[in-house]
Amino acid sequence: MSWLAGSIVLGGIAITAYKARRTPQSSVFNGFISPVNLPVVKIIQETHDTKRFVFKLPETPGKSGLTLTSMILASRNIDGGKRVIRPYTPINKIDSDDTIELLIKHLPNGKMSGHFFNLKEGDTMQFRGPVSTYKYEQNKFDSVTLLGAGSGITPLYQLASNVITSPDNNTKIKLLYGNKTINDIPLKKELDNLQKMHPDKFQVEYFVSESPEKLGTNALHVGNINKTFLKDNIPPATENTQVFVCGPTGFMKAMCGDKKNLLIQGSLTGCLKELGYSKNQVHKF
Ligand SMILES: Cc1cc2nc3c(=O)[nH]c(=O)nc-3n(C[C@H](O)[C@H](O)[C@H](O)COP(=O)(O)OP(=O)(O)OC[C@H]3O[C@@H](n4cnc5c(N)ncnc54)[C@H](O)[C@@H]3O)c2cc1C
Ligand SMILES: *[C@@H]1O[C@H](CO)[C@@H](O)[C@H](O)[C@H]1NC(C)=O
Ligand SMILES: *[C@@H]1O[C@H](CO)[C@@H](O)[C@H](O)[C@H]1NC(C)=O
Ligand SMILES: CC(=O)N[C@H]1CO[C@H](CO)[C@@H](O)[C@@H]1O
Repeated sequence: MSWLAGSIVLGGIAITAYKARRTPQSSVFNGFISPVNLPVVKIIQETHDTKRFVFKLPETPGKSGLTLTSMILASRNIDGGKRVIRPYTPINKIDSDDTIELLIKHLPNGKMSGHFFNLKEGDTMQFRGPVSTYKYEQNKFDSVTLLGAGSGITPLYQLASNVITSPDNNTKIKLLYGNKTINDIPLKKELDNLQKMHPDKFQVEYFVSESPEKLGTNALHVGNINKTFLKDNIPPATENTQVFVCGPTGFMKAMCGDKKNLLIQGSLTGCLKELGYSKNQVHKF
């Protein structure tokens, strides 16, 4: 199931998540019931159809309450009083107590992304959460593989940048990231920089579907991520390893099978299954 479909069933799921575990009162985000209104303080064009939105957290009560793999829920009322709720993944340092940064892809007629793209600096947006679908334990794995496509980069980037930049975490992370053109890659500068600063711990390889005019300094492939490439380039299922996957429906199906919904993973199929990975070695965002 794609992000779009996941967000349709979100309402019921988010309420369940709230009831199961309230986040501490000291955090900015405090569950599903009570929303927080945050002002957008900066809007930056990232690629032709994505923008970054920086939201200011209140001076108190302090920490955002986000943990690794957390998403937050944007909500708004549309015409006729219907409420629209969609999950988004902060891409800033999760322990930030100052701002929350979202990377959002503009969808034509998108009820929520369209609204984001109408925001002006100073406008506020309503958020609830956080919701997390995976409990990441530091140093549990020797290696982690991230497979992403398009705007599916946000949870993978959140994981990689937070894990790699903390000094005592020894897990090696490799990201394979598919996109249309070399100019279309969100967060490319940050990913390249992360690799430059931590070459022993982080490696990124890009896959583009159109021939790039200019090759970057990173390994760059033309075509989709395929089974042969995975077999030869990522840690095998026999090792102490974990794979995280995020992208549009077609990509999920090819790699690992789609999620059933936001909280239910669904069965493992696709390349990863064929290469011998077990269901608990693969997490679908
Ligand atoms: C865990 C998680 C994390 C996410 N993180 C991010 C993130 O960091 N950044 C990000 O940009 N997105 C993220 N998403 C996706 C996000 O939640 C929204 O699904 C996305 O922004 C689209 O919402 P929307 O309201 O704008 O579009 P919608 O109004 O839901 O519509 C989406 C598109 O589909 C079309 N459409 C709508 N209904 C139908 C229909 N019935 N048939 C055919 N077409 C239809 C619309 O015209 C539009 O083009 C995440 C999703 C999940 C599940
Ligand atoms: C990395 O290790 C440090 C020190 O043990 C810890 O404080 C931090 O939370 C870890 N980060 C992650 C993402 O696990
Ligand atoms: C798989 O991808 C690699 C890297 O892009 C490419 O060299 C190879 O030809 C592809 N193999 C198949 C079978 O498509
Ligand atoms: C093929 C592919 O995944 N292309 C995506 C690259 O990223 C942009 C966001 O900048 C998406 O809009 C494309 O769909």
